[in-house]
Amino acid sequence: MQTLYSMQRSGNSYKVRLALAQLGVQYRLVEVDILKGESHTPEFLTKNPNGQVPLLEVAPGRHIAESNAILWYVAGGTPLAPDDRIDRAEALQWMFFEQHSLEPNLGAAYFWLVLVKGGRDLQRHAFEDWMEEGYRSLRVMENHLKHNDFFAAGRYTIADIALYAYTHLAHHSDYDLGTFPAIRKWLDRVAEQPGHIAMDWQPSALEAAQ
Ligand SMILES: N[C@@H](CCC(=O)N[C@@H](CS)C(=O)NCC(=O)O)C(=O)O
Repeated sequence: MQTLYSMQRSGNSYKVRLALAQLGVQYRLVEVDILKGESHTPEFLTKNPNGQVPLLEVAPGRHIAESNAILWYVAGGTPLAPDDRIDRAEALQWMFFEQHSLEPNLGAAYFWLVLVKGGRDLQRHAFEDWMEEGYRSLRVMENHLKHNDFFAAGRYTIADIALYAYTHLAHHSDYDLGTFPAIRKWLDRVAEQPGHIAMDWQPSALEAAQ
């Protein structure tokens, strides 16, 4: 059985838990508290030298890092991962956009404003940039969603899962989605997909390992 190293309140980890749940894949879950430095222990660094979650052990001693790479691994061969050449490139386009434009702003704001005590004061200098660039990314998504129900391949795919993780948390870190009606409708569409789970969902106690 695959082992997922994850932090419950990490949006990047949630992407993987969401895909695994929707695909009905059983896995062992190991909670890693990054705020306590648990992703930088010598043992963890042998698994992921970059010291981050999520991390998936796919075979004994073989680990895949980077949430979006893990999504391609777990969803490979299923309708969630487009196979057609153009559809696949479209999905990749949006997943790179997620990592370069959305996550560094909405993800950073969520981490420092929600997860780190006193983070707002510590990161006051960065906050304005996160807001400006975060809103710019949301406008790009809004414009796409005015004419499309999903991001790639004309259907729900791992590109939607990648973009959903931090967008659905935006309101917790001061972003106002009031002027983004197409994004709000898309968030509802994603939440209505079969097998959808919320971020606080955990696999059953029997499968989870602490
Ligand atoms: N690009 C990576 C980012 C992963 C990431 O930032 N993980 C955070 C939790 S959301 C982490 O483990 N931070 C600990 C650290 O960087 O020391 C991905 O998409 O998986």
